[in-house]
Amino acid sequence: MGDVSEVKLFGKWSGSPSPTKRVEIALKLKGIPYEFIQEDLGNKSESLLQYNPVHKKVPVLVHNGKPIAESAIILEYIDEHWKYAPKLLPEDPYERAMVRFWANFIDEKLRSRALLMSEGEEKAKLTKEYIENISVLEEGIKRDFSGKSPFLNGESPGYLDLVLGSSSASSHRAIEEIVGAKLIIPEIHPLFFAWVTAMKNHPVVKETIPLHEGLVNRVLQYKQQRALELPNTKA
Ligand SMILES: N[C@@H](CCC(=O)N[C@@H](CS)C(=O)NCC(=O)O)C(=O)O
Repeated sequence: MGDVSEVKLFGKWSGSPSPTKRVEIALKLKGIPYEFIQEDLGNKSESLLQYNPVHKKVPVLVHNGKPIAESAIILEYIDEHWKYAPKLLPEDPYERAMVRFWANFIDEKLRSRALLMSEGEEKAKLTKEYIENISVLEEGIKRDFSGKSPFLNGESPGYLDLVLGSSSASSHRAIEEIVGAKLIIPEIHPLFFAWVTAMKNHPVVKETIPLHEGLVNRVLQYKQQRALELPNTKA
């Protein structure tokens, strides 16, 4: 497009997958220069409150002074404004609908916070549900993205890859270590496993996604902190 753009990303720095990471990876994939503005979520800046008065959350993309909030909406905006390759969404309306359907499934079903905080029977129940949801996703990949490889968007990661990549599923090894159970089983989830491997080896993802050990420690610290804050919960 060749326009002179000022792009600012208000985000939370973290080594772990997060909505901010989706946007960072999309900007890097498209080669869009941007300024990263680190928010302290315990003490939100006036700018963040002004740019996202509804949810008061990050990420917020500010393009030439105009704010866009909600990571999935930001991804669509990036693809629509910077129309050049790599495209994040497919051209075909049905394929786009499938991408949005599975992105919604991932946002609703592959959340790991409750699983990570759980213990005992609750943990066993949530672990089982998590594995079942991964199996549903595996079938979905087989049915709706069969020609696409190594990413769900084809040769380069796209919208759905970024949504899945910034979900807990992409850091499954860290979660498995904390929960003490296998969640992604290569024999049962071969397509998902191949996808995780391709994502982990992608240079832009590698530079943006955290080290496994760092992630485990951060989650354990978070759990400990929560246990102190909520002494009556079984942590
Ligand atoms: N649906 C939002 C979720 C954004 C979100 O949860 N952001 C968190 C950081 S990862 C946040 O800003 N939390 C601050 C708060 O809840 O006050 C998106 O995808 O952009």
